[in-house]
Amino acid sequence: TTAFKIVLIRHGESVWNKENRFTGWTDVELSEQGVKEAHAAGKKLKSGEYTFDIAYTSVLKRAINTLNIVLDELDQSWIQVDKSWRLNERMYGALQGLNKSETAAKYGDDQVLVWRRSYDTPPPPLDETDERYPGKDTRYKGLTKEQLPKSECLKDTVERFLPYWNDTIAPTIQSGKKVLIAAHGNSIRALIKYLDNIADDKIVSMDIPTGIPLVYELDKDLKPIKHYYLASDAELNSAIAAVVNQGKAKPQN
Ligand code: DG2
Repeated sequence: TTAFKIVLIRHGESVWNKENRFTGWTDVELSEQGVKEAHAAGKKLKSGEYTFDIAYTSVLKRAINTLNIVLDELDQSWIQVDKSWRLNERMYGALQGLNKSETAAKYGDDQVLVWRRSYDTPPPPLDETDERYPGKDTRYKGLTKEQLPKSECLKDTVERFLPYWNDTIAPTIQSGKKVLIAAHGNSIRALIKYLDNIADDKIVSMDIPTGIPLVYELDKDLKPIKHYYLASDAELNSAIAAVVNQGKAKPQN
C-alpha cells in the first residue's frame, strides 16, 4: 500500500530547449513558454491540493526558477529548499551548445539517439582547458577532480545522484516529509531508472516532458506502487513526442 507520495518535475522549457541545443550543465534561463509551463504546473498541483515540506533541486537556474514558480503558485515559497549538483542535468560534454537536429544531420539519428538515451555510452568529453569544463565554475569548487565530469552517460548520472538519494532524500521521505523534486530530463530518468529498476536497454525509450508534474506513490520501503503525470494523455503524448523529435535530423510533427 501507498505510504508516501513524491512529486518530480522537469523544469519548463529552457531557451536552449527552445533552440534545440544540447544543454547539460550550461546554466540557461527558462523561455517565456517555460515560465508559463511552470505556472501551469504549480496551478495543477494546487488544484490537486498538493502541499510539500521540503523541495530538492539542482544548482541550475532553469530547475531552481521552475521550483520557485511552482512554490509561489502553491503559496509555499517558505519551505526548505536544498540544492545539489547531484540533481544537475546529465553533463553533455562536447555536445553542449550544439543543435540536436543539426548534430543528427551530421552524425545520423541513431548516433544522436545513443548519445541522448543510451545507458552507458557517454557523449564526447570536454577538455579540461575548455571554458565549459565545470572545474572552471566556482559553484563546483567543493567537488573533487573525480567528481567533476567531462561528460556523462546516464549510468554516470545515476552513480552521482544515488548518494544524494540514499543519504538525503530517501531518509527525508521516510521521515514522513512531503517531498518535491525539480530537476532535469536525464537526472529524472536516472531517478526513475533506479526507483523502478528499469533494465539498461529499456531506459532508451523513456523521455520526460517539460513542466508536467509526475507523481510517484511509494510503499514504506520506497518501492514504487504506481506513478502518473498530472496531464491528459493527449497533452502528455504530444509533450513526449516533442522531446523525442528534438534528436531527429528532420523533426516530424
Ligand atoms: C536537456 C535534455 O536537459 O536533453 O541537456 O539538452 O532537461 O535540462 O533541458 P534539460 C539537455 P535530451 O537528453 O532530452 O536531449
